[in-house]
Amino acid sequence: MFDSFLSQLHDDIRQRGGQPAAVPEGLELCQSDKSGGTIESWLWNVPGFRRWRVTRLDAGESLQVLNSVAYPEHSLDHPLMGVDLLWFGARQKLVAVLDFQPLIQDNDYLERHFTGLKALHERFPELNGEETMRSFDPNQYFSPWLLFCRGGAQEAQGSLPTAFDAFLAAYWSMHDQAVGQSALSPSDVEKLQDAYDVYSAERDPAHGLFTSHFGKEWSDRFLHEFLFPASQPA
Ligand code: BLA
Repeated sequence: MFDSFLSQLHDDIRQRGGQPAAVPEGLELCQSDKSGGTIESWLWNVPGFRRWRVTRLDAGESLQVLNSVAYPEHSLDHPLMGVDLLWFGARQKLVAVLDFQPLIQDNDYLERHFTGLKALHERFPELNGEETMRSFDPNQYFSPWLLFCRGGAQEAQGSLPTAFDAFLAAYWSMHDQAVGQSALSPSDVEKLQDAYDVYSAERDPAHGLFTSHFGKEWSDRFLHEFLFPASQPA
């Protein structure tokens, strides 16, 4: 379902000089004995970023996922790039979340980094359904202009491909414009990025899903070592 998005994301990353980095052993790929689902992950070193991770889950008709988070270098206070796309084929159900995930909710910060995303929020009203968050807090690490849709095939095949394209372009553009204008110190950025990992590992609604496909032991490792490494118990 999201293969063309995955190719586009990886093409962009390579064009930006991204180099593949090692995913911790055993977490790159896992195939479920139970469901036949496969989860595959990639890690990239991209100039301007300290970590860029990408994951695809292919469980056939039951579920397709593309998930990615980009963490800018600590010297840049930019929002993280967050993508979470899910397609439940049997129910023809789409959950799509695309956001520039803000480190803080301060007005000046939002003014500075969110012009591009605001424009997309207006351009794609069908993808900003004012959905209610059940596990996350919309005021922590989500922006007021996130594209968030619980929809169906119409949205998935209609606006989403164009919106995904425009979203990536807007994120790169924000990144390029904001280089060298950090209002937060590198140590504050580090603390806030680490707190994002801790917060996300606690709230991520995916853990149950991973456990059901790949077992608890693998899923715990994946969550703490790959998805949100700063959430690892010391
Ligand atoms: C929701 N994300 C979900 C759900 C699942 C996943 C199963 C619940 C579906 C629903 O609400 O109907 C799946 N999350 C995953 C998977 C991974 C993951 C498979 O991390 C990892 C491979 N989630 C993110 C990122 C964002 C994000 C980067 O991982 C930001 C753009 C957002 N996902 C997000 C939001 C919801 C969600 C806002 C709705 C949660 C809620 O209702 O509180």
